Amino acid sequence: MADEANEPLFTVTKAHLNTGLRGIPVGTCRTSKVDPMEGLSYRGYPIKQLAFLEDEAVVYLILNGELPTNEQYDEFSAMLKSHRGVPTEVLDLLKALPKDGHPMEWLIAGLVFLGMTCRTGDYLKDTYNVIAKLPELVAAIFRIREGWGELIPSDPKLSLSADFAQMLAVPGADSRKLTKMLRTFYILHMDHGGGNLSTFAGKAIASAHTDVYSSLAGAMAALYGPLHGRANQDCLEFVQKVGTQDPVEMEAFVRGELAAGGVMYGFGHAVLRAEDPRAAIQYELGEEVCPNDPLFRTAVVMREVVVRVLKEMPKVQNPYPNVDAVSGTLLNASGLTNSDYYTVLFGLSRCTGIAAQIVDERVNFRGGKGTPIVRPKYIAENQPPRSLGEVASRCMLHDG
Ligand code: AMX
Repeated sequence: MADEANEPLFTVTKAHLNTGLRGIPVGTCRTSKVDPMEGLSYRGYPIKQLAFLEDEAVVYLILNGELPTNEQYDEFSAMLKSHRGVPTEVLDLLKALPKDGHPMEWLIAGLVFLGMTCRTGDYLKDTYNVIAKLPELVAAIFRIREGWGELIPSDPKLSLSADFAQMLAVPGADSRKLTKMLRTFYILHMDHGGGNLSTFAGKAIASAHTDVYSSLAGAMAALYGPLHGRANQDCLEFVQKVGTQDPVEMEAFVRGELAAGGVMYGFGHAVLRAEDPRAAIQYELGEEVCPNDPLFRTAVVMREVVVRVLKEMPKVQNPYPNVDAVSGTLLNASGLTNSDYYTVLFGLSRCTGIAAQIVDERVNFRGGKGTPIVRPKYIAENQPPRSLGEVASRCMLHDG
C-alpha cells in the first residue's frame, strides 16, 4: 500500500526558484479555503451564508470550527467583552506618533504597544485580547490622526463592529448604515486561506515562538504593501477615474485604458475563476445602503461593461469583479472618505484569521507540539570561493 505521507504533491524545478513560492504547497489550513469557482469559505461555510450574521458568531466559527449555539454565543461574546480595554499608556503613545505616518504604520506600532502592555504569553488568550481590543485601537487611530476630538469609550452592550462604529463616530455619517457596512466588511475580510502574504508572514514569525502581537505587527507590515492590502484604495481611485455611468462612454474609456497597457482595478484574480462572492455580497449591500450614490452606480455599470471587454482578452484568466471592485466605493459612501484608512480596516478584520491560524499552528498541529520554525532552503548562487589574498588586497584592516 502506498505511503500516503510520502505521496508527491508537487515537483519543484529550477523554474520555481525566485517566484515567490507561487503554487508550492507548504502546509495545511483549517480555518478557511479559497475555491477557484466557489470562492471563499470559513470552516466549510460559503462566505455568502455568513456575510450577514453577527460578527462575533463568525469570529467564534473561525476560532472553534463551528457556529455557536445561542448559549455558546452569549458566553463567547461576554468573554470577548471581558478582554476589551486598550491601556491608557497605549492611547497616550498613539497620541505622540507623527501624524504624517501612514495609518498602517500606526496600526503596526499600536500592535507592538499592545504586546508590551497586555501580553499573557498564551496564544489563545492573546488572540482574544487582540480581537477584543483592536476596534478601540483602530478607532483611536482614526480619531487622533484625523483630529476628530476626544476618544469615545467602548460600549459593553454592543458587539465588535457596532462598538467600533460608535467609537469611530465618523462626522456626518449615518450610523446605522455605517455599522452595517463595517460589520459586513469585517466578516468578508477575516480570513483568506493560509498562503496570502500577510497570513504566511504572521505564521512564519510566530513559528519562532514570537508572541501574537509582534507576529501580527509583522503580518500587517506585509499587508501594508501596495501589491497586497492597498488594492481597495486603488480600486476606489479607479472608479473615480472612470467618472461616467454611461455604458458607451465607459466602454470607450475601458478600451483606451487597456490599449495604453492599464489594468482594470477591481477585476481579475490569481486564484478565483468566477466572480468573487464577496463582490456579489457588496453589490447587494450597496443597493440597500447607498443605491443612489453616483460612484456606486458607476461601479454597478462597470460590473457589466468591464467584464464584457475583459472577456475579449484571452490572456485574462478571470474577467470578473474581485472583492475590491466595490468595497472602497461602499466605505466612501458610508462616510469614510479618506482611502488611506482602507487597509487599516482590512487589517482590523484580517488579524482575526491570521491569529486563528497562528493559534492552530502553535497550539494544535503535530499533536500539540506545533509546526517547527519556518526555514525554507535558498540555493547559494554567484558565491565563488575566495582566497585569503583577496581579503588582504581589498580590505582596510583596522590596527586595534
Ligand atoms: N485588467 C487588465 N489586465 C488584466 C487584468 C485586469 N483586471 N487581470 C489580468 N490581466 C492580465 C494580466 O496583467 C496578465 O497580463 P500579462 O500576461 O501581459 O502580464 C494576464 O492578464 C494574465 O493575468 P491573470 O493570470 O489573469 O492574473 P494574475 O494572477 O497575473 O493577476 C491580478 C491577478 C489580481 C493581479 C490581476 O487580475 C490584476 O492586476 N487585477 C487588477 C488589480 C486588482 O484588482 N487587484 C486586487 C486583487 C484582489 C486582491 O487580491 N486583493
